[in-house]
Amino acid sequence: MSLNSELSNLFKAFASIFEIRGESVFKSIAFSKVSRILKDMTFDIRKAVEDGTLDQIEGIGASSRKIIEEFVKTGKSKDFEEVAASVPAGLIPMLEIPGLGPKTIALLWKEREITNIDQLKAALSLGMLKGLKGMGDKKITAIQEGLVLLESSGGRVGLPIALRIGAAFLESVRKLPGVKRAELAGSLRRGKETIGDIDIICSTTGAATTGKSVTAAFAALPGVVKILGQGDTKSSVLTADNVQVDLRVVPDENFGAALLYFTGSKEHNVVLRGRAQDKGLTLNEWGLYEVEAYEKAGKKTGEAPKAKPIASKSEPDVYKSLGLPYIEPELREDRGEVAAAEAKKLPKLITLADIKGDLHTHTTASDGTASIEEMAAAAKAKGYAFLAITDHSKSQVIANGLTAERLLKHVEAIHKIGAKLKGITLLAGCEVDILADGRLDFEDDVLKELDVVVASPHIALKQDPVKATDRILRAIDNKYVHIIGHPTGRLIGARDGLPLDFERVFKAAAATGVALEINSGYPRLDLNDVHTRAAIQAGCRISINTDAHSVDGLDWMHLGVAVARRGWAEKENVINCFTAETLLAFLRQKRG
Ligand code: DGT
Ligand code: CA
Ligand code: CA
Ligand code: ZN
Repeated sequence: MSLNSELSNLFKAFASIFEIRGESVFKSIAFSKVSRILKDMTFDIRKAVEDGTLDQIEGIGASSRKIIEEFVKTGKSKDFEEVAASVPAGLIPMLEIPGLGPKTIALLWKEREITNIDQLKAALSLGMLKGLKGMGDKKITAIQEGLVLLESSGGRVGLPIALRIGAAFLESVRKLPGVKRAELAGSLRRGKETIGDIDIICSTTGAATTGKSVTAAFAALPGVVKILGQGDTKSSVLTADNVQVDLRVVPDENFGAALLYFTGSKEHNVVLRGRAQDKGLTLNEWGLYEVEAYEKAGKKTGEAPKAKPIASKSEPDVYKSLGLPYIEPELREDRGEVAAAEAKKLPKLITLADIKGDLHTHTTASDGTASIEEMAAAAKAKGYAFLAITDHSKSQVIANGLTAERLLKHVEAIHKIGAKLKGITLLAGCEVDILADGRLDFEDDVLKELDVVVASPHIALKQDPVKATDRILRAIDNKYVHIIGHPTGRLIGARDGLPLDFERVFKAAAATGVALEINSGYPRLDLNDVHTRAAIQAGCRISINTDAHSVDGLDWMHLGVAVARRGWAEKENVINCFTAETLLAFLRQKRG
């Protein structure tokens, strides 16, 4: 784990412990924020400490700075040890149980002396939680299910699986009797790389009884293996892939506000509510209301407020009434999107339709399953203007990497086939390994024969930050390199990848005109969203590629586009959106 993520986890734990202790929420919020800042940071925090620039990072206060400095120097924090020692150690792992937050953990601890997961299980089986304040049957069932979920799934599911399941359920929900509108919400709609659970919001055509029949029909859908919870307006189920799907049913009048609320992120919602408050309004999952009218009208829990909302039907309505243009879901992470919207400076996000070609694909010449002709035909059928064939280089022995001799023959074959094709430009390239010291797998006299060179790190991914960064910089400096493929080599859930000093990498890539890849293949999705945005801000070009090893592999472009959108990318930033002509000019320019 990198130092940044270690510290991010430390501050997250800090925040949770303060919440468990029931102290000032402000402390907890401040530490959560520092945790997030550290997670999103594109440079090594060690550097900021060493340069003495820590105090220039917005959102990190004096006490957090002290903790960071100490941790960087000694690998620990006395403050944290003290705070952690103030609550039983077994409480911290309990935070991982879905549906169980710090407040409930505090309650279980204070009222039932439960201080670890095993005691919680025992208490549940003995029925000891009954009678606790706020601990109804539903809540108890939710905790039981959370425990099952924690042990069976071990957490989050990847974006491609969640998209498939989400799309299938959404389609089914839209067909249920009484359903008027339905949309995906939550992290899936925001396009996050991993998803905790799938959220669906739907509206009904009218009658109050419809909600109940909709949730019942939802829980009876094929594909549901277990019902986790079921009520008049919401239902949670578990699918065969062990993924939780939450459905919420609202009156059609409130659909936009509910969709906005349950799309999140929680942090984006906090900023919106603050903005509403400043205008004398109140925003919740039902709508945007005038505070006075809202309070006067009164409200029963679980039912729509009696007051008439200023806006609630659609998301654009709500944003508009807050004096803002519509903010795309992928931007809703409290990363400055509301301020940008206010200043009319939101990016015009790239879409899948803007993509004109794929620049990193494999064929049977190395480890792919389709021929050059098959890949070209599939790309053409997608309406692409160009396709680059980039098989592996010789070091990738297990992937049947090409020797220089085989590569040059392959290039000839690609050119020959390309010459016969109409409507699509076929580029002959190679995915050249960046060796551990930054040398490339082929000499320049081989590289210069290629139309496009993708240079990627595949081995030796556990280098220290200086070695790793120097390695990538050396590849960027090679005159024949056009794209750095999956720049860190991380695999989501499996390995962190190279601990790059991204600022140096972005500066060099921008200066030399090398594009940085967002690899659409899951579990790569590397560069990630935060790094993509920082790269663009530093003036880099981005290339989104599927790294397809088959004809079907070309279909995953939308995953990379999701990452790019979360990275605030516009089509101008992405070389795959160029026309074939502009792309060729871009490729030539690099070689001067
Ligand atoms: P996930 O499922 O962990 O990948 O992330 P989300 O963002 O889908 O989170 P989830 O499923 O717990 O809730 C969906 C959205 O509903 C979330 O983004 C914001 C909203 N929401 C849920 N619970 C709360 C809450 O306690 N407070 C606020 N403000 N919003 C919430
Ligand atoms: Ca969710
Ligand atoms: Ca949820
Ligand atoms: Zn590849």
